[in-house]
Amino acid sequence: MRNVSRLFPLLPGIAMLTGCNHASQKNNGQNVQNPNIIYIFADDLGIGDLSCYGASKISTPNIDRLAGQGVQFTNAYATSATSTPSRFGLLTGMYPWRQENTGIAPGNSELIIDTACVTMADMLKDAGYATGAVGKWHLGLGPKGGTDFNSQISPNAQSIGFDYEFIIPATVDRVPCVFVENGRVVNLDPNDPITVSYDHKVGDWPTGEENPELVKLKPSQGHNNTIINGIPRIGWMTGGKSALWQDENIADIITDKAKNFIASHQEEPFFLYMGTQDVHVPRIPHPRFAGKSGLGTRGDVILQLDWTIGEIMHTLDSLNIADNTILIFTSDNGPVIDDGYQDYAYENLNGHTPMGIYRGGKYSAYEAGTRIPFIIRWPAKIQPSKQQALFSQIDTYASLASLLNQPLRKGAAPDSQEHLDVLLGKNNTGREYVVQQNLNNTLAIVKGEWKYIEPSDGPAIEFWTKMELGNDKQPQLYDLSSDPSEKTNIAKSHPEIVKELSALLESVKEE
Ligand code: NG6
Ligand code: CA
Repeated sequence: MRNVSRLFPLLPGIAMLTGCNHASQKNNGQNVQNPNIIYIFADDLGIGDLSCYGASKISTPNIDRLAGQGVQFTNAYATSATSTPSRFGLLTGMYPWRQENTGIAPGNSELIIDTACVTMADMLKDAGYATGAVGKWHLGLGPKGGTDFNSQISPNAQSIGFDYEFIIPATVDRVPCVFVENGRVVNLDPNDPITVSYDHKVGDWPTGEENPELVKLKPSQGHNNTIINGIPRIGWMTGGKSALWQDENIADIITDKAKNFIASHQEEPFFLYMGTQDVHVPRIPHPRFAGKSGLGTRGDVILQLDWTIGEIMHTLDSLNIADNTILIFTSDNGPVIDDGYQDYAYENLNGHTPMGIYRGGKYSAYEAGTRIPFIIRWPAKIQPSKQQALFSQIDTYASLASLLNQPLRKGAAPDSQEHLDVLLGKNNTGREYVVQQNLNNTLAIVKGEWKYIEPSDGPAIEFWTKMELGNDKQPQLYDLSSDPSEKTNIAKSHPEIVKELSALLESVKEE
């Protein structure tokens, strides 16, 4: 049975208000043999950013080791070219473009996943897992009308299947610059309450716009509101001084919380969902990584990210649980060079190519928007290999459910396909097609060698970053086998393929 929201894809003029599907079925019991599962979402990391994917100007030894011990995908995709919808797609198993309000969330957004939705965390809880969310969240918190950061925040990640949360509410460039642990702002002084707004200045803390002389990292686009730690952010805040994070320490703090979660659940199957703030802007490495990459701060935070993955791997080794732990490492969307601060990321590229050979990047319907690094390691059960099959992060949900023999609750994960053998590198006949979404909700579909981008009235170029979005009033068709960089639109000479793929895309929308 389809939920009503599935019958009307979000097309112009049709606004859907319902959350994702939900239903009821009870706990399936715990199975101590089940592997632990860690899913790590890096932020804005490109397929060309890692040495195991061919980067030669930077070295990522820990992630390379992970890739060498696991299955490394070359045709894996995020559902979307920005963070909020990608994370939504992974956790709900539903395409984010089916639901309203799944675009880039402000820091005071309500929780955008309906608490009635059966998330991947709920499914794993049903299968007997202890579940935790650590790091970047960006799915909103609290009820409609915005988050109140001064009392117990509800709903939160614990309302959608996570036993434990220690999270950055939105992104590191958005206020409030505080951590939330199990619904409470960490270290908040009740006598200094937090006020947040995304439409007007609140309080009297300086802003980048009024006091540019106070900033230590200047904006290049936007990022001109309240200054926290010398960095002007998106949005205004005041209060909560004792709770403010230090940007340099975020990687250490969330790595620590992740390690603690792993250690305290080492005796039971656990699911850790971890979002790193690296390599999103503002790129602020800890001093031990600053200047170490030779590629400026964007390179330095890639080293910091690699260190984080190494810490997780060492933790598993030291607890002797690496063998039966599935460790997935991937990115929420493609890379961007200048995403809003004057961090000299372009000037410091030195020939490094975050997008690899692909066109576009973060925000884009072109390949670099959603084709991401994706690595899975499970020493007990899978052989190291390279995986060229098509795979979408949205399939993680149904594939893990199948691995655990955990029946999907009725209506759960409606767009997630079971491709367990592909995920585990045992077979390479995966998805027939993958759907991609750009910033403007323009959809594209990859099938075989073909890539079709639907016509769109959206802008060709993203206003701030000048990224090519892949929007065009005309249909676009590329042959990825001979033209992986999407240089030549051959829609006009292949009308029958355009017709076939546009019909397929329409049928996915109507499912
Ligand atoms: C954009 C921000 C960008 C980044 C992005 C979200 C401006 C000019 N740009 O609106 O800096 O925060 O949102 O990134 O404000 S994401 O990876 O979390 O989707
Ligand atoms: Ca992102």
